[in-house]
Amino acid sequence: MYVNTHKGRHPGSAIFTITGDAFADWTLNLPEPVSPVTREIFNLHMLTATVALVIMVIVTAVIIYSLWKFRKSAGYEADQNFHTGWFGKWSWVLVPVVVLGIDLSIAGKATKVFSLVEDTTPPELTLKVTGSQWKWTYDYMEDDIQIVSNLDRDIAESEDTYLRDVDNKVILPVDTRIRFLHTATDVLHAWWVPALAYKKDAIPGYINETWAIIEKEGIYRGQCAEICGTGHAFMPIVVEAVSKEKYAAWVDGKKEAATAALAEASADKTWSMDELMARGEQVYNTACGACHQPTGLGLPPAFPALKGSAFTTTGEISAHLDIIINGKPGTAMAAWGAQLNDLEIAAVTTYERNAWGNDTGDMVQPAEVKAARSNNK
Ligand code: HEC
Ligand SMILES: [Cu+2]
Repeated sequence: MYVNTHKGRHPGSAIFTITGDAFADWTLNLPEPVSPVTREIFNLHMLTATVALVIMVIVTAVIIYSLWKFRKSAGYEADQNFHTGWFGKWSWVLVPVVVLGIDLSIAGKATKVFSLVEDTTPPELTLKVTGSQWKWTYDYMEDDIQIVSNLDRDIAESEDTYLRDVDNKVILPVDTRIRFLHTATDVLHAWWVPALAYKKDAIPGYINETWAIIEKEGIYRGQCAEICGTGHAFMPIVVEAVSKEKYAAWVDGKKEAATAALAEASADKTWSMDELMARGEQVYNTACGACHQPTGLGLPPAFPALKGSAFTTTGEISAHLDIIINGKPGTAMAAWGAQLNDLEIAAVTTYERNAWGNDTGDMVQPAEVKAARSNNK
């Protein structure tokens, strides 16, 4: 009975023949659920929609029939004594009883779904999802892996995934009980992937949890579902569900890469200007560009320009390092000390002092960042 028109096109509507391509991915219904809870929610939605549809058809039919059949021109007069007959007396009781009965049977189903939502069976994998203005940070708690996921700004407006793609996807295994822990660093966000999991707010200082068992490999997309500022529309979510074997291989690869990056960053190596600028640009575009903009012009007055700023041109390197490592409390400028390694901070500082015509010629080496960190303690 459930007609899932997912991926389907609505026939017979002029709009869709005109702009068919734009609507190729347009769905009439919720996305196809691939996890136990979302499937139950989908079924509940279909149940209520079906009940509502049946009631609407019956009521509309009775109204139209009555209007036609008992019209004045056919000789009918308004019934002044309706309330005195048996139906006039009892319908006021019967109709609410029928409606309440339908409501209660839906509520019974809904209660079961609610208890499934709060099911706290121990998971096999825990993913901490942290919302920040305007990106998602994913911590794989068991494997000590962290991924930072930003909007992919290179997707053209004409493409389907415009504003819906990220630089780093969340990789998750299928057929595994996954617990998502939700929190935020600044304001409310909500990590919402309709096919996988229902949404709960990500609240700074609190941890909420949801769970899923992804039953099908594939790409699942979502959005931040709690308005969180000017970048709210620019923090999409992309989950790639893979087989357990592929997932294990991915985890191993990530761990090796992390060890290598750490070794590289802490090596007592002196980096050249070109190397620092290339690295710095990468770090800047993923970590800083959302606010200070790839052009370095910022979005004043909220986010200051770094092009020509006193900080990045004539300012002391120590002050520049300090604001990057420790942030500026009370503003959106976060402390990057824990998120970026010495090499990354050295590179991004060098980049900011030389990009966009800042041209100070200053170079910052990882060793200086290390020293700056220990001065802070
Ligand atoms: C969420 C937005 C945001 C992000 C992301 C961000 N910043 Fe900032 N940044 C700010 C704000 C806001 C200020 C101004 C703070 C204040 O009021 O002094 C600032 C100030 C600065 C300043 C001082 C500039 C000046 O002239 O006052 C520097 C340098 C800086 N940020 C570097 C960085 C670097 C490097 C990164 C990336 C690692 C980064 N920022 C990421 C919001 C951000
Ligand atoms: Cu958000």
